[in-house]
Amino acid sequence: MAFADGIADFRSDTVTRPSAEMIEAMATAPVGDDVYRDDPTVNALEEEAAAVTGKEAALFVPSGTMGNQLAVMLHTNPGEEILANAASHVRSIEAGAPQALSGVGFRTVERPGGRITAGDVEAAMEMAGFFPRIGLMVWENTHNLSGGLVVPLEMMEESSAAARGRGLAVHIDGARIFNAAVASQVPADRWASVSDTIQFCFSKGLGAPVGSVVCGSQEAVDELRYLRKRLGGGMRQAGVIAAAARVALAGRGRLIEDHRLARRLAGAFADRFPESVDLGAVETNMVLVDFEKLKMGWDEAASRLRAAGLRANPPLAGDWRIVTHRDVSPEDADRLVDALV
Ligand code: TLP
Repeated sequence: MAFADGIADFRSDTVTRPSAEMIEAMATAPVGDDVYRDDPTVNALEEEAAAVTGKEAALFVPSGTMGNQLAVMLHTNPGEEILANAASHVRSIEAGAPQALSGVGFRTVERPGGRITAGDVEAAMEMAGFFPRIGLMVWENTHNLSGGLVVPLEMMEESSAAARGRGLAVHIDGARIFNAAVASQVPADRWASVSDTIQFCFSKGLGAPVGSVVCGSQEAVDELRYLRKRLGGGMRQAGVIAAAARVALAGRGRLIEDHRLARRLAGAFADRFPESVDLGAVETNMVLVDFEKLKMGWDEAASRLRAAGLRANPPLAGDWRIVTHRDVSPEDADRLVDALV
């Protein structure tokens, strides 16, 4: 369903507004000062997040970026590198935070779909001596820039084992790990088992207004809590937002609807604009449209979308990302395709 103003927003799954159930939970949440660990709603959320990822403990943080960056700080020393896919969010879309805040660089793997093979790990580790040390490997699942693809579990198991065997820590940027879980029917704790720490977002497809969590061992989370304070991420009566996050987490099964809608939308694009979409690559809640196949410039498309009460981000290097979520409907999806024909 479009927002109350009639606008249907396909820019991201971050645009959802809190549901009535979330607003009710926020209004009635018991709260305390979370820096003193006194907020019962935050404590309950952290326990739930730890349980669902199979980790000992969890830490509520304001954003996915902060969750990832705390993990980078925890697992690396200045001058080291992070082994990651070249098209990873932590490298490319976090405003240079690893370099600026942790003094680390990247050893990148150029492979589609966020993949890193065990061979890639071995090859990276062969460069010892005066090459920068690699302290951490980071996965991203689902993988954003490839259009929400799921990184295969066997690959994550094998490559993570190779990395850990070489003394690297492993972190998962699981901003959308529940999309991966729903699409693959592999539960989040199984994915998380390959890692030392995992970050996931309540504010993406789960639909909460704010918040992410980093999960790991008790020892890791104690240190993350200290580092969160250093970054100014210690929040006080954060139960107000944690309450909405608890509702979001409990409702994660609904992500399957977003995936269905993405497939429907992809089918409509493929029908109306031949070869504009690779249907086999629509695994979760994103559709990558080959914008060239629409045979119009972005200015033209943007003005048609505006006139039809629709929002979408411009294409990036020819790929036009459309994202489905709780606040867009099948009718909105049809409206989007119709507006461009
Ligand atoms: N992704 C946003 C934009 O930054 C691109 C989006 O609209 O998809 N990891 C992944 C895989 C992400 O996709 C994002 C946000 C983050 C981390 C950062 O989360 P926030 O925005 O909460 O800092």
